[in-house]
Amino acid sequence: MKRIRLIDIPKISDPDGRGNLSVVEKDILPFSIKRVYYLYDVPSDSTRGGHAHKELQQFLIPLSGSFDVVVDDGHRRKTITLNRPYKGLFIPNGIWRELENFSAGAVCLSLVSAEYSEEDYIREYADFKKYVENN
Ligand code: T46
Repeated sequence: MKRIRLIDIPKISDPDGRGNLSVVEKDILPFSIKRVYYLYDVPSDSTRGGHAHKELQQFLIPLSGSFDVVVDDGHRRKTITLNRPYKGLFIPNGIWRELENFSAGAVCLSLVSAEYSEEDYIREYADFKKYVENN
C-alpha cells in the first residue's frame, strides 16, 4: 500500500548486558516531529483510531507489548502487527487507521507532524471514501 512502511529504529545493544537503547533521529523519518503522545492501559477488546488525517503524518512505535494497526487507503485494507520497539510504522496523511488487539501492558508511542487540530480528522468512514475520491 503506497507510502505506508515499517521503519527500522537503530538499536544499540549494550556490550555489558545492560539492555538495549533505540533512538529516533530526524533522518529516519520523512517529517519533522511536532507532537508526541502515547496510548496505554488500552483494554484488549478496545479499538483506538477509527479515523484518517487530511495532513498529519505519523510514526507509531510499540514501546511495550503488541497491537495491530489496520490501515486503509480507501481501496485496500491491511493489518500490520507491531511488536518490536525497534520497528515503527510510518503512516502518511490520507490513510484510515484502526488500532486493536492491544496486549496487556502495551504502550503505543505516536510521533506526529503537527499540533492537535480536530479539523484535520476525518472521523466517518463514508466521509473518508468521499475524500479519497475527490483528492
Ligand atoms: C491517532 C491514534 C493512533 C487531545 O486533546 N490532544 C491530542 O494530541 C490527542 C491525540 C487527542 N486529544 C484528545 C481528543 C479526544 O478528546 O484526546 C481524546 C482522545 O482522542 P482520540 O479519540 O482521537 O484518540 P484515538 O486513540 O482514537 O486517536 C489517537 C489520535 O487522535 C490519532 O491521531 O492516529 O491515536
